[in-house]
Amino acid sequence: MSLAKAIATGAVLLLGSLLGSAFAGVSAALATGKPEPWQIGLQKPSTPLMERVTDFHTLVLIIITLITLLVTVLMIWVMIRYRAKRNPNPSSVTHNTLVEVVWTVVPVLILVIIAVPSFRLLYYSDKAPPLSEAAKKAGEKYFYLKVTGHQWYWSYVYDGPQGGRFRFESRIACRTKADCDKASKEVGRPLIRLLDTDNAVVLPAGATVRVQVTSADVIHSWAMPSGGAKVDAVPGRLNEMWVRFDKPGWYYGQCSELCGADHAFMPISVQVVSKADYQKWLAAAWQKAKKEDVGWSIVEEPKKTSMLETKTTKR
Ligand SMILES: [Cu+2]
Repeated sequence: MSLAKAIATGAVLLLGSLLGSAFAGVSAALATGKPEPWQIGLQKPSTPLMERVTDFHTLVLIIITLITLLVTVLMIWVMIRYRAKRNPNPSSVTHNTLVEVVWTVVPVLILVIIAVPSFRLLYYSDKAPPLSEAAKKAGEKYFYLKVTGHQWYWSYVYDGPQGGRFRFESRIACRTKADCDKASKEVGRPLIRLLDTDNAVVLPAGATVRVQVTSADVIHSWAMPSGGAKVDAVPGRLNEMWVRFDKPGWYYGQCSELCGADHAFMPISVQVVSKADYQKWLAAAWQKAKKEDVGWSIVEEPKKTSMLETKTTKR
């Protein structure tokens, strides 16, 4: 990479972060995780996981910038100091043990410096942090969201309000600008083309959500840039990751594994609401599933506790 390119990259990154913060100010009312026009950097983190991913990205960016600068300076120095005109008789040096040891050991050290936080982050994303004793005593449980990829939409399975489970399908809300304008009027909020869905994933703010992902046909990927989520949906396998959105708002993602003709048209929209609003939505959603509205169904009826049973079995 040339020096000019390195400087240009630096300037673009700086401009990107400035623009990013300017746009963040515009949509401060409700937290949103979505791409912005002319965005260059990562989306603003909306989960603790994405905060760490962003920090790691910054660390690696600093390291690669330093390496790029060092290599550029070395090359310029070599080109000027050892040019043919100035050295009519070329040097016959072929080995230098010290230099060779240094250029092997230093890159190894750099890789180790990158590997330690990288692996830590990998394990952090893999398993939801354990609930604290206080949270357990307060009766808090993990929130499970089961996600299934289909050609070409997502379906979600939730625990019902009184046990049992229900399922709904989530399909793209609108594909063209004209459709989106029309649909926005019907829904009463501006829908984002290619990102909004007819049935959003609704999650309570602050809940630790274990997202379990699988597929019904080909490989898809449930990905949400602002949440740091990207997990493959593989038929016959159950992959897991976790998210925790603390602020109510809208968060968007897309299928990120090329899965066929409509791969670009199976977005993910997540609406994070307060715990009270979530309970209201859950009750309404259960009724919708009960009525078997288009795309909604009950997967498992709530278990009835018989007089003989002393303990209800948990799923
Ligand atoms: Cu897909």
